[in-house]
Amino acid sequence: MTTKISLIGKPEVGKTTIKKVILEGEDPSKLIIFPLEATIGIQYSVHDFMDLKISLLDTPGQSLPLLLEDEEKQIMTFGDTNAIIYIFDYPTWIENSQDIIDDIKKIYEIKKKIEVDAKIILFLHKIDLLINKKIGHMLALIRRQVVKQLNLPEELPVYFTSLHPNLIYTVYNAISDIFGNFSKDTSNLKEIIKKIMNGSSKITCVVSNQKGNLIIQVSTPDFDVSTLYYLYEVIYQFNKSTEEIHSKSKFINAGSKILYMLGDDISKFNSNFKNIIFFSEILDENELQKLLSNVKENLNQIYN
Ligand SMILES: Nc1nc2c(ncn2[C@@H]2O[C@H](COP(=O)(O)OP(=O)(O)OP(=O)(O)O)[C@@H](O)[C@H]2O)c(=O)[nH]1
Ligand SMILES: [Mg+2]
Repeated sequence: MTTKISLIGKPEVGKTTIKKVILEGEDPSKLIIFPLEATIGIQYSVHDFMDLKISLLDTPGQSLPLLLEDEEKQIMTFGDTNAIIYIFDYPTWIENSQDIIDDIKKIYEIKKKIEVDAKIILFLHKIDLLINKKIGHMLALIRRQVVKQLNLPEELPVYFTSLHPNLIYTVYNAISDIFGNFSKDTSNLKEIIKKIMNGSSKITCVVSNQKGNLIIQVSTPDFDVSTLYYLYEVIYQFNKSTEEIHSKSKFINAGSKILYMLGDDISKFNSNFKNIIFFSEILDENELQKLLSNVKENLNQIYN
């Protein structure tokens, strides 16, 4: 079965660059120095991701106003999609947030009108342009503004993304979180981790695949998400290095906090998985070891 995803948004917000980096393996630093041409006409492409086939529609920003008015175009772009990702960037949000809110509201109405059962997901992209030390808190504030200004009957998920090398995991995380909703392997593992972490406190768990992409992230409700932006870099370095992660534990610096980290390789259970890493604010190694062996036992029951 194919999962259909549409990328939409105003011109130059970064839709095509995200597609090229995440799904076609292009080098993000190159694409920032030598930007792509504006997209003309809707671009279709098909990609493999875990156990999924993803059919992706990259739409031109220039024709967004037309798309938001023309029903025939809407059916072509949104008909039978599983997820509509609306990308907007930080500079435009600061300049004219109302304009972005209007776009999103229109998309929400279109989805209702043409009766497509797609999720609408928001990316606030280029967060590397936020020159603020308290980036986690700033983003939480923007998320509240978006939700409040939209004032919709349901809360749309907002991801904060950037292709800057230190933040690139934000995009991997967002994309794989979205795709993961449609993947059996990912949802199985996510359920196991959620069940096992239930009752723990101040812990987050991430899993990457063989390509180094983040495929799952589960946090306890009390985990300080403003540390995630620092953790993504740690995870990135780990997945990139040839060093074995096997049962390695250490302290790491996550902005204002020191966290405890424990990782392991779980590819022997399913080749779609690679590293699992737990981070704890409470610095309790025994608890993390227990969670890890629990996850492995569960995987053993399913896959061996
Ligand atoms: N600072 C920064 N720039 C980015 C980032 N991602 C993309 N860009 C830049 O944003 C510009 C536009 O990128 P595109 O991917 O072509 O934008 P698009 O949304 O596909 O534009 P259209 O095809 O016209 O709709 C390029 O100059 C990219 O280098 C990011 O995370 N941070
Ligand atoms: Mg484009």
